[in-house]
Amino acid sequence: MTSTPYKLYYWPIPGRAEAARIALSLANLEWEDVEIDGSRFAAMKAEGSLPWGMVPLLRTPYGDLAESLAILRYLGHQCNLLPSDAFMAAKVDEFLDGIGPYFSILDGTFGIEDVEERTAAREALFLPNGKGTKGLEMLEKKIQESPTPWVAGTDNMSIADLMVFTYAFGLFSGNFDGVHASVLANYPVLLSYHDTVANEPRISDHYAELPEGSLRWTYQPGAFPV
Ligand SMILES: N[C@@H](CCC(=O)N[C@@H](CS)C(=O)NCC(=O)O)C(=O)O
Repeated sequence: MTSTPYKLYYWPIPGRAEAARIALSLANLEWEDVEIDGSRFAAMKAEGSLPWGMVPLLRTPYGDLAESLAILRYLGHQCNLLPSDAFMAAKVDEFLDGIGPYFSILDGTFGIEDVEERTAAREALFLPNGKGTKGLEMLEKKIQESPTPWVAGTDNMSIADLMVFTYAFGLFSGNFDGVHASVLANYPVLLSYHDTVANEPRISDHYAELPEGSLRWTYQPGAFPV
């Protein structure tokens, strides 16, 4: 029996794995998208398959790799989404590391079982001074400061764009109670950045055909009114 050389293990949502999924496809690697559920996760954890006890996990012919950003950096080399210039590659790293804390805003809300309480906790994130608001404002500032259309100031699209695009707009798919797409109307710079990335030919090709009800509608051109 042959096995696919690359396997990506994650929940059946975009989340922290979506940038890697795009990169695997753009790199033309032979890969399998292994969508796990709670019992599979528990089994992988119990058998010690998850180096840090979390997903995503990328299985490669050279060994297993955890941590979404390590996976993304590795794949970035393979799909040419990392600048060859060492300084600019470091600027991409700086961006990925720096923006990380702003992208953990829903942490702490998943355990709230009561749906109304969970919804209220998430809506509060996007009020003035909420963690979500601060993250989106920071992102707008970074996009505005960039001398190029790409978020980390690279000449071409980079893995930093894959991460920001998939994570930020993935939040607004409707998958998370209390996170409403209407919030984005307050962020014109972010919406214009969405337009740039969604219309980049490799990205628009990647999301050209989606199954009915896919959460990935947020990645298609025109997903949010500009
Ligand atoms: N720093 C890690 C964080 C990974 C992470 O938070 N994974 C979550 C899913 S998005 C997880 O596996 N949670 C299960 C748990 O903590 O038991 C990364 O970026 O890969």
